[in-house]
Amino acid sequence: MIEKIVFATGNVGKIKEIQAILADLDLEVVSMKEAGVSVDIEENGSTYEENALIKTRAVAACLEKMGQREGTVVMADDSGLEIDYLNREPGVYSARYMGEDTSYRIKNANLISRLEGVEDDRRTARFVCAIAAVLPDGRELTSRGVIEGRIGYEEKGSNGFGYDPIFYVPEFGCTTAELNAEEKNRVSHRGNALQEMKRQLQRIME
Ligand code: ITT
Repeated sequence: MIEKIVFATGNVGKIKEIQAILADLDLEVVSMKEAGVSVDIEENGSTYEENALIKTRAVAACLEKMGQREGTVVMADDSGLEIDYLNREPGVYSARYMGEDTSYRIKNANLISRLEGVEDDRRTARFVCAIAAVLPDGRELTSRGVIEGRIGYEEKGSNGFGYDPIFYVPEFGCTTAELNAEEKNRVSHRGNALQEMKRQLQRIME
């Protein structure tokens, strides 16, 4: 019996999006912090899926020790921005690019400057998101979502988080930081990956 989802993320921007997308599952969705878990996780996998699984397993092990594993799905997201012109950098290192504590003002300005003089059609990029889940019985699930776009010429918009102000989506004529939360969740890498994970969970809960 699944009663609760504990989401293994310390990123406040992500947790807001995740709670909105999973709201219709009729399960309690809490962050690891709200579940009382504090653990330093070394994300040393080479793919988004591996890193997402590393996070879920670490948090599941903590909940087990706390005697709170029953009825709980532990879920995690690993995501990143791939810029084709930069050989798909920063990719799985997106959070660590230029240092974890460096502001996104600086990271975004740096990426724009690395693309100086690069024309529109060579500024292609994508956000990728892998979601991993570990079920109460130990089974593991993964899903993946992608949104294609281009790196802009300046930061635009103040919604979302991270690299959103420089991620321009030609289809919408704006960056993902100019979309409201609902619009972003409908089309984003995280939105797509979570919808797919939701379908897998719903089949299991039937
Ligand atoms: P957790 O590991 O605690 O979940 P994190 O921020 O370290 O948080 P990741 O390791 O998955 O998460 O790094 C993903 C980074 O990719 C994130 O910090 C952003 O810089 C970027 N990113 C991912 N999704 C994004 C989005 O929807 N909008 C903007 N930037 C995004």
